[in-house]
Amino acid sequence: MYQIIIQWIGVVLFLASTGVLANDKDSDGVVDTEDNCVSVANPNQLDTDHDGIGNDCDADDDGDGVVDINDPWPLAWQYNLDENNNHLPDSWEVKYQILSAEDASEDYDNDGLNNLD
Ligand SMILES: [Ca+2]
Ligand SMILES: [Ca+2]
Ligand SMILES: [Ca+2]
Ligand SMILES: [Ca+2]
Repeated sequence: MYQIIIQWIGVVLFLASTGVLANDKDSDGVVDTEDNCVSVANPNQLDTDHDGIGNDCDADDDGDGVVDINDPWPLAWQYNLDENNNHLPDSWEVKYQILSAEDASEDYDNDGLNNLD
């Protein structure tokens, strides 16, 4: 009787060590307990903002408070607004005093040079 129990324990330990008993719902090779996105196969486990939620399950990949669908730069927390849709981040435009591509030819500080100079 003891021999059977010991053999059975041996089989369980063997299966556990091979991962056969481990749960991996999305079959991405990462067991559920360690998977940062249990329902989506994401073997690379990419988690840009390191909040423990993988990008494939994270509504806000860069954690800047702007959800991906509304974030022109979903993987860069520094940039999230582009009010004039000129593909330049607003914060960058303020920093360099360029409010649109057209504004580059203006001379806001009247130094005789355009805003890029
Ligand atoms: Ca998994
Ligand atoms: Ca996964
Ligand atoms: Ca995340
Ligand atoms: Ca975001």
